[in-house]
Amino acid sequence: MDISYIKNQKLLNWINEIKELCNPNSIYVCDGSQEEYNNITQQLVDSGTFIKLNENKKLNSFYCVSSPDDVARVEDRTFICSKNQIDAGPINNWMEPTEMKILLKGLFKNSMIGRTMYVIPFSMGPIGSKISHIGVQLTDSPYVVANMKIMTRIGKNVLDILDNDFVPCLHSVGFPLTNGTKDVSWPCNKTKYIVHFPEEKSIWSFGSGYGGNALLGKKCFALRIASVMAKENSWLAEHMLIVGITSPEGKKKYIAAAFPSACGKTNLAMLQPTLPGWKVETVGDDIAWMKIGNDGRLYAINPEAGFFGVAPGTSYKTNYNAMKSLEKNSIFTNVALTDDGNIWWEKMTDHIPEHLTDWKKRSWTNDSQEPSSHPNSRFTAPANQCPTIDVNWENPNGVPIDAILFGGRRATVVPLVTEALNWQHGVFLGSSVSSETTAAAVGAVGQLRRDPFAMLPFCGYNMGDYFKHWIEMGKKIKHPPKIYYVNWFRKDKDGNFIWNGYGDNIRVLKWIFERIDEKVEANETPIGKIPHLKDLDISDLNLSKENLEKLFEIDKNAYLKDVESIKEYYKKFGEKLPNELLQEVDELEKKLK
Ligand code: OXD
Ligand code: MN
Repeated sequence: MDISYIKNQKLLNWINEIKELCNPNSIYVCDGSQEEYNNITQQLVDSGTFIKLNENKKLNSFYCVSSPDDVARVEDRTFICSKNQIDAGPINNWMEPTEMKILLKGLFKNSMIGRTMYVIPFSMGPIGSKISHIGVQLTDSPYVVANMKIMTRIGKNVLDILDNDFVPCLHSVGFPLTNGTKDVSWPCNKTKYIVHFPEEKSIWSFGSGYGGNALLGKKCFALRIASVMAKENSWLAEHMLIVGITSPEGKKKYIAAAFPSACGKTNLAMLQPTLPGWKVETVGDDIAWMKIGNDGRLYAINPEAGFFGVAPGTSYKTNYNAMKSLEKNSIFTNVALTDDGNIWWEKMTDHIPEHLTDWKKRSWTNDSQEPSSHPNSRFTAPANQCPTIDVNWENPNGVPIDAILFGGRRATVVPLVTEALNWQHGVFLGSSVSSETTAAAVGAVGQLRRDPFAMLPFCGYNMGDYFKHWIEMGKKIKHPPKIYYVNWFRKDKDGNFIWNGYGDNIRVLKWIFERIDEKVEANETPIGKIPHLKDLDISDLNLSKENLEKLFEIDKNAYLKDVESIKEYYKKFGEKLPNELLQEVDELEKKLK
């Protein structure tokens, strides 16, 4: 659409300001139509960024590879620029906002020469829902436009309801086509800045075209900026999946669960239960916005409209519903291309194709030294294509949450499931989430790091204040959800996973379900409540008694070491650490001793 379609003066002023700064060739306002999507994807095919996949294999789908140095979120280049450093806290990178603006304006100056600047009005959440919020992204990347079309609700419908309450999100790949510079298939810049201004509620992202660095509705808005909005207005913006669980008796409950990146949120969100009669339905796989309803319960929406899932390891066996979701109308980035125009990645099929083109555009066979797909390669797929999508996934009122789960990847120490004694104890469990690192962010893989609430890279303000906000929310929610801590990843001496995970996680969900209904008692231990072994349904599971016990083993000495590490970790937050959490850790230590 033409810019004349926009009537909102605040938006027009901002677009003009950025046009002056970035100097694009032209401006295009996205209407969100299918025709527009077809044009943009065709343009990406013509320019060599996209390869259209074989229509008989993946209908209306595209293949893309990034520059090898632009493959994941860059946490060390991500900044929270609050006026005072204390408000960004000890975990976030910080720079004084005026100084940062000067630096950014230098980078963005003329950064769009020779390119089109796209205006993407987008709604995070169903358009018009009281839980939803609106953003407008300006970007010089048509790849970003195509992905935003799948991941959010974009276009004319959003403009039609736009008032002055929107989050301006500016993005440039930082590769101007100055003086006839030839374009490349994945333009980006060595210099990268992903910057958030929490007081102003705006986002400036420079230099990367990949995932959370560039699709600004996702981590930048829906988590970092939204977490600030949530604190100011008594709600929660969280790195959580949302699912509906229906028991064989037809009772339904919704739960939300926070795990660090690449720890199986998408798998749990689309779980295929191995217990007969149980049903799991998908509301969201990555982000939950939760507000308190008139009845005093917590209501959640998925602010996104698509899945941006980690590809390797996803298969019809491990996640049938994800595979069904990506069978058409999808975009694949940094996976491998088959000779017949389809895509492949490690562990997608038992049969390994004889020949592929890998994500670095090289010829690949099974003898090749490196995997064919990047470990953080992704599929972008529309949520409504998921066979288990929940009837209420677009309900503007959200879904009522009965339980919140936290978890991480821990080979040792942490039991399969623990129930918090109360909300405050649950906040303590959330604050102490720790996990082995994955490829979702640039950096070493497999190292243990604390990732409180799975929000470590995503909290837009001081994490100490965030803990406080959670404690305060517990007082405001009249009927708060129960809180649990799960760990699917415990290993035996030989390094094998003890718990099957995937579809068998329904067994843990069933216990939680029954706990909420007070149908089963729990075993109170120093760390929280765990199941009586008889209450965990392990029917038809090939799990020895020894291994079952191992899953719930509480090694007091190991836990005391964890207590030490939590205390050490808490020191980071200084004065900002809520007293309540210190009490909790002291209490735990006392019980363990
Ligand atoms: C994601 C992540 O992309 O958490 O969802 O890294
Ligand atoms: Mn995520």
